[in-house]
Amino acid sequence: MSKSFYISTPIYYPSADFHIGHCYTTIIADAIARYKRLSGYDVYFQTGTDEHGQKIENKAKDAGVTPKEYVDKIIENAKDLWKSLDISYDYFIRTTDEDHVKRVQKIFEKLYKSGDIYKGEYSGLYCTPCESFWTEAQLVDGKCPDCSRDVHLIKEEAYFFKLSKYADKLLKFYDENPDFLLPLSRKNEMINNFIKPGLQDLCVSRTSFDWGIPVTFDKKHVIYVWIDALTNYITSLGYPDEVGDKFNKYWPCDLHLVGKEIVRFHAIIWPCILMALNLPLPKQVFGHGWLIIDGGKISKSLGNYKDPREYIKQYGVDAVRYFALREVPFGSDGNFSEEALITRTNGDLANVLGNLVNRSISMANKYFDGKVSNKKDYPEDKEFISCLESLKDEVDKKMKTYEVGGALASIFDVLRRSNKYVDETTPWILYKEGNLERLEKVIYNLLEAVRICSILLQPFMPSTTEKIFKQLGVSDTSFADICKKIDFSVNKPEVLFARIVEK
Ligand code: ME8
Repeated sequence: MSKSFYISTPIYYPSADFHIGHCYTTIIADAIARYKRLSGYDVYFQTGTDEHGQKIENKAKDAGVTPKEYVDKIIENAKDLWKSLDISYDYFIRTTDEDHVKRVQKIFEKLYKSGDIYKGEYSGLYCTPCESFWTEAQLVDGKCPDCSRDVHLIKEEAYFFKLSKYADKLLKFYDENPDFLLPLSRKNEMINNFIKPGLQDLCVSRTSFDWGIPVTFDKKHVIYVWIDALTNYITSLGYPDEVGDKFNKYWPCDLHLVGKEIVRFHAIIWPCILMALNLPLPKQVFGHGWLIIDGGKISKSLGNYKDPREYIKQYGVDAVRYFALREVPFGSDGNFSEEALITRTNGDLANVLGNLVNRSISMANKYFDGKVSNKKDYPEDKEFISCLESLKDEVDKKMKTYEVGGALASIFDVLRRSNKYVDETTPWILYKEGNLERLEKVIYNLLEAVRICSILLQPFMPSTTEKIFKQLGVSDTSFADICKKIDFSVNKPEVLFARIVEK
């Protein structure tokens, strides 16, 4: 039986204005999910939308429609964007799904019955855009520390979750599971800034608006949107009323991939809820950095917003995917600009990958009518061949720690090395000299380089590699036995990435 692998992205607030930063989490999650599938795992990749809360209720009010009408209309925007980015999710959850609603209610009841949720009165500060509660001390210049917007005072009867009860247990868990939260800087931030100063019980219901999941035993309360949202990771597996094969196979989740500003919810609140439910905790939470523009946030109001589909239309889906995966060191912030996207596309995709594929297939056609088979080995190829043969292990090693950029760098090193191999072996001179035996071996090695690199590139650039396999005439694109020798019968080359000329 194959091993399972559950990876999730956060569930997104429905929006008509998703920007390139929003695509970042999902592109990385997709590359990891595809890599794991090709490595033989039974993968469950989940994404979705987070549709309740005061923010959505306010937006719907402004648009003059009901919240449900509002979310139903714009939900397709997320699905369409993920489709245009070739996101291979296995399940898309909406928090307005009937099953989810019913299950969140049952979880809330369960926690109430066990005493982990109790009734009290909340009086404090709230940031509506972030749907976050804050204390006075946590504010920065009197504003929300996450988004720098105004917070407002709310005072209402509310239910609370006993977060404080789980602080020591959580610290112990961090201690015993050093890889639970990565990168390390985020773990230190959680421990020093939040857990050690003392966790306060969390307000988990609201009464001042309606757009949320009602508390079954006290209907004027709706469940705090983050409780509703976080539990999506288990309600989709059937918890608590249909715990069966799906739940047992995929829970605990292998990787929650989230942006750095929501690590707090995933690495503190979520584990404590799971402890209260007596469920195993996720194996890992990874808090990635942001794509920023000119050192700042991407937003419509700042005037630096462009619909990601425009970049896709202009430069191709894999240029956008490649940029997101390669440019930003995983875990840190990275600057996005159209110039940087063009530089990456021209430099790596057109000059290195596209050039190698094109010249290798063209030479196979020109010198051997497209048919090239493996002949005797030459000692001078040893170093080059060993680069090809060790690549899979190197990429595997990087992907084990989800270093997607590092994995791509390793593949592109070999592609660059392959272009250099052409310059070193000068096939056109071998042809002129009539040294056809050596020439065929050189072309064979180049086709092998293209084949091996493309197999490994599939998770990152699925549509480009599909085109390469067609040109290469290769049908077995599996990771297994990647270095096996095959005979080639290639087709006509086609340009994969045209050089972009900056206006
Ligand atoms: O936070 N660069 O949803 P969301 C990189 N509904 N990532 C970015 C980004 C940027 N510029 N801007 C946004 C929510 N993101 C909640 C999640 S999960 C139980 C509930 C990322 O739509 C952000 O970091 O505001 C987050 O991981 C994701 O987009 C969704 O953000």
